[in-house]
Amino acid sequence: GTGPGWWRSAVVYQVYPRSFADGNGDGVGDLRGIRQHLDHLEWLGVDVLWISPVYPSPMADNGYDVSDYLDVDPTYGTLGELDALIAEVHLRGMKLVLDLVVNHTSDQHPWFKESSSSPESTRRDWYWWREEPNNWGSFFSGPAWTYCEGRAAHYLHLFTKEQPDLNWENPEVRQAVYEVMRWWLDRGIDGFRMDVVNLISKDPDLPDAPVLPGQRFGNMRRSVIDGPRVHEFLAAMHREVVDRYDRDLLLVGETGETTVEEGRRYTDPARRELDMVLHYEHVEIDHGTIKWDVRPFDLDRLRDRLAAWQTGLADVGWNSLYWDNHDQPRALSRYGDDGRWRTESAKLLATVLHLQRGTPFVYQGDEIGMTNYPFASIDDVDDVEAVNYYHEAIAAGAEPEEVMDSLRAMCRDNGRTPMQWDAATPDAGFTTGTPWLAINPNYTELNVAAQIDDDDSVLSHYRRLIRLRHEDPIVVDGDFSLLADSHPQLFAFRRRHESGQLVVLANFSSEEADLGELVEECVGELVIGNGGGAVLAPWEARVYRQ
Ligand code: ISL
Repeated sequence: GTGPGWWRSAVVYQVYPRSFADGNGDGVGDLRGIRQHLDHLEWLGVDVLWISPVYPSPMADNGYDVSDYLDVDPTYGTLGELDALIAEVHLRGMKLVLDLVVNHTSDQHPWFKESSSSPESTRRDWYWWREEPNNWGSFFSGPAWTYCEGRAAHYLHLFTKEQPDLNWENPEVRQAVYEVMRWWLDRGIDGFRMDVVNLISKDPDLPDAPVLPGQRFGNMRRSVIDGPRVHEFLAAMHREVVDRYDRDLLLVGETGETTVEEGRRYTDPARRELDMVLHYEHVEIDHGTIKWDVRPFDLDRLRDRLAAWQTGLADVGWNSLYWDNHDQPRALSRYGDDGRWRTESAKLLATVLHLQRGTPFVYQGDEIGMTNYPFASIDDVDDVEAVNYYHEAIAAGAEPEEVMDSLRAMCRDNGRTPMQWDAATPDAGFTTGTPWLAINPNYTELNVAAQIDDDDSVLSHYRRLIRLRHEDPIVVDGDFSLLADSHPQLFAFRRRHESGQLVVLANFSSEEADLGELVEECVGELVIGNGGGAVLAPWEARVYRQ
């Protein structure tokens, strides 16, 4: 639908264009490939497409390093093709949001080229320049500062050195971002997913940060995450851009390591900042301080964090719901069982996600239950974050096989292997060329074609869940309460609404689970599930409407 808050009953589908579908045979996915697969998305029933960056980029970070905000990279196609895609998506009754990456630019962006050319440059304060850098480390290993001859100074980059951070303290930078947003909105898009938007406001003193045990650089999180002016900047952006359109747009902020308290501020409709945020709390339960310090899955922590966001944003704001994106290993391999119980656990994860209160985000491949990739060595890995970490760890004396164990569990390429469309060709229907990243060998049995006509498949299950959201107001508006808060196997909750309630009972384990007193909840219409009884089968999720 449209109108205020239309996104509350919507489902978003994230396309990572490099890996979705290749329309021209060069081994890299592109806009033509997306256009060729719109039938799939319409069949699935999704309402919104979010497309990861397709702007011109040197691809130091697969397009999250933008060198021109107002065009399309030739790898992905042309601006004309993007216009055509916007029109086609709208014709099918769907909406399209683009990824806006404005915490940083590429070091090849004209703004940075000019800023770095000389200390007298008219854009000299568009980035963070210091003669003496502080001790911060980058999110992607190594220092957060790089020296530049032209300026005789260092510039700040929270990610790779090819991604210099824009200085949002400078009002000219903020105006330039507004202009980029208007330019795209005037082309007809329906909103933005705003990359690392809770990093745009830094503590302007740039103080040295504490160095954690075993680390070389200071951990700058306290000075950059949810910084001092972030809410002010977002409210101003809303006023200057979003409020000037007479259609209702969608603004989703990526807000890593933010808290429920901050999430309420970002999404409070009265504050007019963002509509929802993509927080990280439920995807950080299986590692220590750094993501490569892998820990076993812990249902208690998962349930605790999911429930905290459900109740925390119940009276104000709105949740986004996701398991996967292009930065995460596949949830099915982390929190489910991607071997014997692959189909069952993929369906369970879908059920518990889609039936919480909030807007679900389906990441390409989730809908067929794609899994992590069996990386044999670092040569199989492409992602800059993982490659940098690998070399840093080896240099510090770590054993290659141990580092590879961490990468196999956590590296972002797990979520970036090409989409598995069919088994008719050696490249899973993704490309007729050589894929830029290897295709998961399980594509022969795990692919869209094998599932689309099967009513019991993961794919059909996703379609049913999406339809349920569109048809049943309990799914959209019902309130959330946890039913079992300490059961070792169960994630169970109730959604209550004036029109009735849904009870969700999910067994997060490969053993049977005794429902105990919860068996009393097994009444009413069985909306999802195969049968009743006081015991849930391994990875069974049952839903009753009462
Ligand atoms: O998950 C992460 C924390 O270790 C990082 O992998 C992730 O990159 C970070 O959270 C922010 O992600 C976003 O901004 C990055 C880009 O590499 C990611 O792809 C993007 O989603 C820098 O633009």
